[in-house]
Amino acid sequence: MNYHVLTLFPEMIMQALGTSIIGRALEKESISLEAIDIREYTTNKHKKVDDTPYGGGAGMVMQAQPIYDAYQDLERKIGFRPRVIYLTPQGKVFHQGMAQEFAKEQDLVFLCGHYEGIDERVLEEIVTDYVSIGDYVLTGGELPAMVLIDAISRLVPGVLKNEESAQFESFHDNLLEYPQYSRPEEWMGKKVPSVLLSGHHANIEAWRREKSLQRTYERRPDLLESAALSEKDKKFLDNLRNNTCK
Ligand code: 6GU
Repeated sequence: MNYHVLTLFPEMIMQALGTSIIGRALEKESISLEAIDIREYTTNKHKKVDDTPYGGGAGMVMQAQPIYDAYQDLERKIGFRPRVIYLTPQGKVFHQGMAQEFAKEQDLVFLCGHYEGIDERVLEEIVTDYVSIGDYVLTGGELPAMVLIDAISRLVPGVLKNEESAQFESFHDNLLEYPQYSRPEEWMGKKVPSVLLSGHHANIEAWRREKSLQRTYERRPDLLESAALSEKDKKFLDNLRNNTCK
């Protein structure tokens, strides 16, 4: 996976993604990352990249020319038309299924906006996907781009170690993760659930499944609509519903 981030703040991207698991993946070359400074492509002699909006209104709009020229240079280097993701609160709200789709690509381009937005005409020319990370407003697209890069990268082969595997975890089948415990067996008077100390693997698996179902029901009931549930799961949830209503 090769990421290309078009931004006015390239150092922000490189700094934040250089550490931890993503930093390790970059070193191992399971992924690559370049941050392209849009400002380097402006033809304006004062290096200006924005101007006031036609029709009036607050703030500044990022101009089409530097963004388009940066993109053209990139497309020429990549050798085909890549997916170009524009980070905007007006986009489709990001979820795990989108991360899985994006992870199949060889190259992904992220376009990060600032100020009041980007001239619509360049968006029409180059953007393939409009993506938001939630219903709130941020100052720029850099943090959302990094959120996507993190979520996508952990699905790319070779990025996670076996024991960190993305195979069995939250959202795998639209259920929240079960609670986890480690040493000591008792802390502040609270004991680890005894089934987890029993060594009985079938019982442990059944307990964890029930905790996942219960937790999803309590915290994110909206997820249950698209969860893959067995007859046993459904019975358990029916019981939960009946007991909480009474
Ligand atoms: Cl993707 N960009 C910005 N600027 N703000 C956001 C967002 C994206 N998602 C939620 N708020």
